[in-house]
Amino acid sequence: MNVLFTTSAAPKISPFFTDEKRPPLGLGSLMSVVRNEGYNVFFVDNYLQPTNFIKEGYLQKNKIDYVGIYANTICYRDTLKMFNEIEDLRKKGIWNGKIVVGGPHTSVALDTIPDFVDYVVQGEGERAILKILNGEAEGRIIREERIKDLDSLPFQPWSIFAKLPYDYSCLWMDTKPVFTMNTSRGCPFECAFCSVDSIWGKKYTDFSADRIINEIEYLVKNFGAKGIYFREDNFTLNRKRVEEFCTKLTNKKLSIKWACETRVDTLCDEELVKIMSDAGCEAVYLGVESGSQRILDILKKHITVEQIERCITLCKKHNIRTYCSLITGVPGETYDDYLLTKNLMKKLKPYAYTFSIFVGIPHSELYKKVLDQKLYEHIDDIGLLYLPGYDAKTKYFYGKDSKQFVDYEFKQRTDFDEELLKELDKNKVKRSLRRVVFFLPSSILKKIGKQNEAKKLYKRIVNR
Ligand code: B12
Ligand code: SF4
Repeated sequence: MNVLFTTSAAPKISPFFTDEKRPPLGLGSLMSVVRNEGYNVFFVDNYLQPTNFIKEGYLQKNKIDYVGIYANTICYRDTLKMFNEIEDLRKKGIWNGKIVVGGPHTSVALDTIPDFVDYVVQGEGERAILKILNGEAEGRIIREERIKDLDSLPFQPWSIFAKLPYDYSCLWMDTKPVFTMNTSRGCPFECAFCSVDSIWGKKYTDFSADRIINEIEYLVKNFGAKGIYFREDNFTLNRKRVEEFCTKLTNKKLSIKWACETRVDTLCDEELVKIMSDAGCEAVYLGVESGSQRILDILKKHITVEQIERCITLCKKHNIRTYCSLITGVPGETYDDYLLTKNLMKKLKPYAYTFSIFVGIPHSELYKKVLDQKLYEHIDDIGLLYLPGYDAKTKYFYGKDSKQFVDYEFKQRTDFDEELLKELDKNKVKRSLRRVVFFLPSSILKKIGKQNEAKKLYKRIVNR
């Protein structure tokens, strides 16, 4: 039996960043499981490189029996287009296989999936896909019990992925090639802006330290891996596992560098940070979100500003680069809250930080609040919610017009937005003055005195 796994192309404009092209590890896990069961696996990654494969007859040419599609909300327009194209082939009697869909979107927006899709898998997919292919599935919507022993899962299909032009680097690591791994599932926290809970549930399961190291060793030997990026929600949640991983990785002498993503509260422990650094941890991507305790509490992040400070200070002390992910524009956030965040970053000087402007993705607690209390100004065709002042914030935080992210003319603004726009205007004036001083003819500069004098003059003007 021939089984095709595929992804959907990113939209032309989106409020979420869609340029980071990494192997889809959830689909990868399914591909390995299905291949081990003796089925022929095919793979087309439209997110990486958009194709017109359905219209070009891929399903017929390769005698595909099942098409398995990964669906996320941001790319769902293209998923819908694929569904319709495949259904069209069936209606015309050109192809008569089955359509299966899985991925985060099936958990957060089940009602958007057309009735003609044969199987809809919510949550973890390995058990479900085997049941479907083996003809043992009961019903159309399937949610299987979570796998307790993740170590039983095979390695990713690296021989397929390694041939494709994915991003094999990591911005905050110096080494290359860097392979992405995902070694845990689920999250016990309840951050109000996040939908991971509704996709995976609160139970946290993870690969053992040995299982992770075996796959790293395989990547080093077969693909020359020099670095690993654990791109998952909470790599360091299970302290015992991290400690064991670090000790065993060091003993193996694989000389691998690595980076991971996690929460700051798990890294307020100097002993752990030092162990990680000694074991080759080069960088951590942290969900810092805000420097205002009031906002952290509204977001139900369950961390404190002191923990953020301690975590970043410890990482810096042990030469681990910190990348802070910040969120802005959540309902109720003021300009003063933003200043607290900005000043915290100035004070702590992490390796890098970025602000993401809040846009509601279906199913988070905050999404429901914004929807129920009608706090949004615009809702788009895939249900994403945009708050008033989104356009002012894209100008300020991304330096771009909001039309590059959403096709809508924003009309409302908060006091926070007005302050941001004032700041932008002030910066514009400063920049023009800087240019004027820079281009003043030397005769005038001589008259003013030395260049330093000109700088003083400029400072006097802009600080007025
Ligand atoms: C690593 C990661 C990435 C990587 C890799 C993406 C990938 N497809 O694997 C990159 C950087 C490319 C990425 C990009 C984006 N991501 Co991302 N990403 C993640 C992260 C942190 C882990 C994903 C992962 O590896 N999970 C582990 C594997 C095992 O799970 P899985 O991929 O969901 O697959 C399992 C099941 O879903 C199911 N399944 C999946 N597909 C299919 C298909 C079939 C046929 C079946 C039967 C089952 C099935 O079975 C799999 C195995 O159990 C998640 C957060 C999370 N906890 O899931 C966010 C997450 C998936 N990303 C998200 C988003 C929004 C994006 C982007 C749209 C924008 C962005 N910049 O964030 C793009 C979209 C790209 C794309 N096409 O996937 C959201 C999706 C929300 C939603 N409602 O759709 C999540 C949930 C983060 C969040 N907090 O909101 N992402
Ligand atoms: S933001 Fe991170 S810690 Fe918070 S609920 Fe989502 S995955 Fe868990």
